[in-house]
Amino acid sequence: MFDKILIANRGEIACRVIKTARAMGVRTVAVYSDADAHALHVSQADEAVGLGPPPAAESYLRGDLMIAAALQTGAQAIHPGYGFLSENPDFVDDVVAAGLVFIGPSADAIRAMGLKDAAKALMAKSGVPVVPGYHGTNQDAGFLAERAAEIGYPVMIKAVAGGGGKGMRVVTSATDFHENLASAVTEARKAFGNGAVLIEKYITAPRHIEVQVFGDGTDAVHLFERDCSLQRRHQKVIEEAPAPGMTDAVRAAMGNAAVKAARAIGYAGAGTVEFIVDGSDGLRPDGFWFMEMNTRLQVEHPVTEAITGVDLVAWQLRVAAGEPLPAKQSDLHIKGHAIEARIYAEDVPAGFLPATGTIDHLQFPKAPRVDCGVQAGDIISPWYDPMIAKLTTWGADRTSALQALRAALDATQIAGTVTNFGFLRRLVRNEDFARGQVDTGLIEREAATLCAAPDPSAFEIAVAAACFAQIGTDGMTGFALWSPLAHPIALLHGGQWYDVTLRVIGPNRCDAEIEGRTHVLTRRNGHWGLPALRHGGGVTVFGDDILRFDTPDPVKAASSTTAGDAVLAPMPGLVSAVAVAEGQSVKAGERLVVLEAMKMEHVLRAPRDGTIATVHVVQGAQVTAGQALVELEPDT
Ligand code: MV4
Repeated sequence: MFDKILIANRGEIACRVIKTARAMGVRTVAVYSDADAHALHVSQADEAVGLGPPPAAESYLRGDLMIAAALQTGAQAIHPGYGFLSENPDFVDDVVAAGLVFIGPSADAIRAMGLKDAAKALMAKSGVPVVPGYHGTNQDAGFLAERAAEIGYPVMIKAVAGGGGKGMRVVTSATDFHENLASAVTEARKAFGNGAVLIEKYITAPRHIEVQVFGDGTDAVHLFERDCSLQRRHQKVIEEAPAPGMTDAVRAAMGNAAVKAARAIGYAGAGTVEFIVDGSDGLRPDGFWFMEMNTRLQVEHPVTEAITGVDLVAWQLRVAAGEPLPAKQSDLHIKGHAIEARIYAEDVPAGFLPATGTIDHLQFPKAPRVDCGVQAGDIISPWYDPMIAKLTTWGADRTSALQALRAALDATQIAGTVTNFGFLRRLVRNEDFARGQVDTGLIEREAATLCAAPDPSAFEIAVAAACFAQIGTDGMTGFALWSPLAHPIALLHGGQWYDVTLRVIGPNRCDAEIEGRTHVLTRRNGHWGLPALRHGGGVTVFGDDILRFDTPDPVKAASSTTAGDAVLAPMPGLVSAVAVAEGQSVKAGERLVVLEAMKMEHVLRAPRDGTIATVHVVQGAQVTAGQALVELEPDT
């Protein structure tokens, strides 16, 4: 086994790898960009090496820096995590050339799966079912139209270099073929520098079922399937294992096909074979087709670990260190059911806009597995993926795993940045999902319900007001502080103002009047009926949804607010323009950032002459009141 490995990644996956490495007595080297100098993965690793500026192209994508850091610290191997350099075959070549071990497959195995047409041809040759279609080299438009007619409409045009839905078109009839082909080719050329396409039979309302495989370079086993059908715009939201409705016969057929795929490319390490599945009429042994292979450990690997008891990272380290496959196929069994939900810093009602902000408060319940790469006080920066954490629950069956996930989502508290909690809490209560009726179109079909902005109840508003008032603190009694005055409090949530009149009745009693109706609140266990937190110039209430109430002073709101050298957002809003760059010198009163809030544009200006030290936001970022937008170099 290795003495020391370098983890060429950040966030939760870096922390995940550290956890197993530590348990195995393997020391770890973290790497970090300037934005991550104080990140959790850095503090958890045995040592850490700085890479460079925040943009990934200057830090986490710098293979040369990773290799130099490994050599400098005496690490023998590099774990790539997912994303960044994990599926870059040229990086693998460089790692090997430097005398280091890449914890993952060979460069050739990655290349074999890199282009859709070649991968599909190889899979078909190896006896893995592929979607009926044309994946040859002839790209003549007339020829491709003939193939489409032969396959039968609807068909799908896919860029061979594609990914994430780019260069993909559904064509329903021959009349639309040439127009769609032209736009797919143009898009693919622009996105991938490769305009080649393939044509496939279109599977309507498919399911996405993938098989976890594990190879040692010669042999391979599978660790059963995951259903990842709950996606939105190719972004997975909830994954589970096993797949609802799976039968032993279909599982065996899919598992065999996945192992064939892994063996065909001499696969080493953890990989995933994705299948597109026609679930319109139950799962059938002839109703699944190879889509692509992901040559890395995936985000959703915890559900597989939960149902098999296997630590996939431990297996990765052992096989990379030269050990044979840790288990035979006959040793592997499914126990129970696991479901994972991905928590993102994103504003769902605003169209899933990535959000930024400081995590002021972070509290997870004890029961689920939590994979998290941040801690309270950390900033969700605009530089990287906005995933904050993954919650994985296990149960003896799907119903109990789902019930546990509902409870886990309800009991998690995050304050300081917008998250997708409301969306997730509704999704895990969706009836089709509860029945296991999942397909890739579910979220889109139910979007109106799932993505709606929360509508705070009068009770939640009352709790927000009572929490904000801090009754009885500062050594004063409630009576001394407020009574008998009626205290007006204006709360802003989701662009709407709520006016509350608060009357303190006793140290642990108050009345909150909202739209002429009085709500009696009692304080027990330190809260007014719901957990709530006063922070960052407002209040977060942990009710049916996590609700953020801001209390900006409407008079002062329009002017810029500063704290030391930082220019802060005076209210929550959307950054519609960033007018300055780091290193730029500015004059007092110069435009820094334009904030769109309360249906108005607010120009935030430089409070003094100076130089811009840091720009914390990018155009399109969602910010909370009090969040630092721009920082000036200290005044000398
Ligand atoms: C398809 C398809 C229907 N028919 N291929 C989307 C991502 C890309 N890797 C493959 N994708 C699809 N390929 C045929 N022949 C539908 C999709 C698809 C999809 C697949 C898996 C998960 C989510 C999806 C969402 C939309 C479309």
